[in-house]
Amino acid sequence: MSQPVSLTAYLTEAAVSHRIDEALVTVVQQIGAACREISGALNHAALAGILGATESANASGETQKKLDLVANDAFIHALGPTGVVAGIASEELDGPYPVPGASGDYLVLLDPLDGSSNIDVNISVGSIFSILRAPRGAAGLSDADFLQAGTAQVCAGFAVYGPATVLVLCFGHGVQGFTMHPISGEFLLTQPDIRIPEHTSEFAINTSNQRWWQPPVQRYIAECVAGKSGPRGRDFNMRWVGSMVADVYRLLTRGGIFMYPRDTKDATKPGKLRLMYEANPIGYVVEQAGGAASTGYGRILELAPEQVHQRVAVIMGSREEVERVASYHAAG
Ligand code: AHM
Ligand code: MG
Repeated sequence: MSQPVSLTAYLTEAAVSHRIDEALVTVVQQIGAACREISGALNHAALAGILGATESANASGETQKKLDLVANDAFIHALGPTGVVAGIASEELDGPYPVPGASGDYLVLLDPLDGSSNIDVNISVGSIFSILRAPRGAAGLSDADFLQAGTAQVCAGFAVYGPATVLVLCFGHGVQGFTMHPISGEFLLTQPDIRIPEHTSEFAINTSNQRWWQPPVQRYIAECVAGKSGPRGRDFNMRWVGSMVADVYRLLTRGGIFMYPRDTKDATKPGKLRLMYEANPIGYVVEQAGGAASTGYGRILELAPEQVHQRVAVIMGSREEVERVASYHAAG
């Protein structure tokens, strides 16, 4: 078997074929380095006594785990000194963080440790990143500079820290999956040109929220659950890891639909997941792999963001299924 292409070699080639500048290559290499470090920290967390919660909460009001902060620090230390990142926004920071003294070309938005409720029980978690251009001529970085639609992303992806550590990467020219070598730490291209299967019979949703779902989602799931004897005429399977990165990696691999829809549990929240560093980067990857990403009423990537930590309804995965759920929303 020939040796798979390394992330470094892939980036060198992509720099030419996709006209990616040196600064963006550096950003992605440093994201890879941070993911490697976080993967190591997770492996040693129980032994190092860094499982469990802190006493602080993040901007979304969620209690931060010790490892949420370890992961956040890993990204800031990897990206800050590069000089090519002007600012960082993160689920674990109150507001955007202007990198001191940097006049870089790029902004990075992060969920440093997605699925962190799964950390202490040894279930897969991950990191999500979205890369935007820093608006030129902006005198001093402001929060507004980060509020760009998902279509403006120049690169996005995520890592999953599971049985293997994988890095999924997209520059808008398809989706590549790398696996971290457990000894060398090198990322190697093991899943080139990932495509989501169009036809699928697997759904992912937290059914404990069922009583708060709105009618289009109630209808879609009821039809899946009815199986062969229902209107879909075939049986469906259900999976819910509770880490979006792991659920989405599964649907990139074998198809399916993932939903965290808007519900009536808390009318002030338009969904649970955050637009800028969860839905946009994952939606970009899913679309580039041939799938679709919708709020139910429109394409996630076209939303005009209003706040860095805003929440959004998420329905994404195999195109046929996402379009069906959207048609149920349109039908009212
Ligand atoms: P987090 O970024 O604080 O971990 O929250 C996001 C996670 C997603 O990974 C996952 O799909 C969802 O929250 C699970 O929510 P729930 O516990 O309501 O099922
Ligand atoms: Mg998250």
